[in-house]
Amino acid sequence: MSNRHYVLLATDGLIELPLDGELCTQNRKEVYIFGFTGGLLEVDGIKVKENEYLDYKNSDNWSAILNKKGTATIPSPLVWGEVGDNIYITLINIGMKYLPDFRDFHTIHMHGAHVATQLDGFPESSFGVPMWEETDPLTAPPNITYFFHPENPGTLMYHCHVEASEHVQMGMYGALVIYPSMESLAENGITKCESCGYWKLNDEYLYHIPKTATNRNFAYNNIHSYFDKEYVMLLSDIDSVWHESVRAGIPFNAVNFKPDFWLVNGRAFPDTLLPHPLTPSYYSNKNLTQIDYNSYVHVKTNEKFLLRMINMGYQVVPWHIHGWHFTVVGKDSHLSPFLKLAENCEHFDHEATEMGFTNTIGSGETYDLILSADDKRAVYRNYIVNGQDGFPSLCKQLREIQKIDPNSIFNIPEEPVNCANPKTINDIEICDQPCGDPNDNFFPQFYPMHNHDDYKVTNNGVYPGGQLTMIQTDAPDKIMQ
Ligand SMILES: [Cu+2]
Repeated sequence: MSNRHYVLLATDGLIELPLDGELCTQNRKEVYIFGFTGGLLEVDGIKVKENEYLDYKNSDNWSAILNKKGTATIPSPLVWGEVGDNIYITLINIGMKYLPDFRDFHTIHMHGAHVATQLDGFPESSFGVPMWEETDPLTAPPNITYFFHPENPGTLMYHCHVEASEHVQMGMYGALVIYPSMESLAENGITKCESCGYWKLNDEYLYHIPKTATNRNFAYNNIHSYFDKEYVMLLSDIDSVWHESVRAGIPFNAVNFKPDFWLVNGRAFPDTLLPHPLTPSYYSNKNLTQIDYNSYVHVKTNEKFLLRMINMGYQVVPWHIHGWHFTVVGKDSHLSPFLKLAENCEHFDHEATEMGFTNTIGSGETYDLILSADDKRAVYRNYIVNGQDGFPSLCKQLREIQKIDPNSIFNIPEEPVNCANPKTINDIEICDQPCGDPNDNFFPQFYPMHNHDDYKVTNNGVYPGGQLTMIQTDAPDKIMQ
C-alpha cells in the first residue's frame, strides 16, 4: 500500500491534428483545447525527480507551475495506483493562456470511483476550484486535494465536471488505472512463491505465468486476467467548430455537436502509430514508466495483451480488432462474471467467456479486453510460402501483382516509428527474408484495429485517419515447430 500524490494543473493548450493519412504529415489543423498537465509528485513521501516543480507548497516553484499555462494536452496525465493505495490528486487552476478573461472553476471527477460526495468532483453537489490570480507579489495557489482509496482493480477515467458538456469536449480527461495489489491477489488465492519465484493459485503452481510477472501483470484479482503487455485505448471525439467557438468567445449550442476528428489517446491516425509524446524516457522513475499512452500495440507471438478501452467521447464506438478474438475480462472495474465462475480453476474453456471481435463502448464505459497473439503459422505458413492444393504460394502471387502495379504492395510502418527515418516493410519483403528459420518469412504480422463506423476512420473527411491504429506481432521468443 502506497500514498501516491498527483498534482494536476488545469489550463488550456493547442494540439495539431493531421489532415491526411500521410505518416508524419505536416498538413495539420491547430485545435484549441482545455486539459490538465502536471502528474505524479511523490510516492510515500519520495519526490519524483522529473516533477519536483509540482511541489506547490514551495514558493520557489510557483513560476515553474505558472509557466505550464497553455501546455494542456489530450489526454491529461495518466493516474494509476493499486488496490489499497491512498491516491491524492491536488488540483490547481492555473488559468488560460489563450483566454485570459476566462475564469471558470474546474474539478476532478474520478469517473467510476467509489468516493464520498465531497470528493466526487460534481461541482453542483460540492465545490469548484477557483483560478489562481497572478497578483504582485504572488500568493499561494488556491488548491484542493481529492482522495481516492481504490477497493477494486480496473480501468477508470477522470475528467473535469464543471459545465461538463463543454469542458469534457474541450479535452479535460485522462485515464485512471487501478492494479490489484499482492494482498488483493492473495485474498483470491493468487500468491507468488518467495523462494522459487513461481506464481501459485491456491496450492497449484502456474508455470505459464513468467517469474518476472508482478501484481501489475493482472487486470483483476483473477488468474485469467494475466497479461504480458497493456495498452490504454482512450477514445474521444472532437468537433473543431465547437473548439473554435470557445476560443473566439462565441456561444455554441451543444445540440449542434458534429465531430470531425476521432482520437485514440488524443491522436488521430496516422499519429496513433508514433511514440506518444506523454511517454517519459526509458530511464525515468518506474512510477512514471509503469504505463503510458502509446497506441501502436507491439507484442511477440504467443504474448497476451490487455487493451484498456475507455470511451470519453460523445459517440458510441464499435471498436473492431483484426487478427484475434478478444476475451472481455472486465467492464467498468468489475471482473467478468464468466471469469468469476472460473476463479478457482487454472484451466477453463475460453469459449465459455464473453469473446468477440467488435467491442461496442458507450460514452463513460470501460472494457478490459485480453487478446492472445496466437501463432498462425501452423495453418497459414505453408500456403503463403509454398502454396498448396494446386494454388501457387501467396508470395509468388504477390510478386506477379507487383509486376503489374508496384503500388499494389503497401509499405507498412514498423514500430517504433521514427519520423526522421521511418522503417517500413511490405509483404514481399517478408516473403524474401531468408528462410533458414521457420520464423523468417512469416513475421512480423500486422493487424489494424479501428472504429467500425468507418466514416470515423477519417480526419476532417479524409481517409485513412481518425480512430485507427495497428498491432505488430513479432516472432515468438522460442521457435516451436
Ligand atoms: Cu473544467
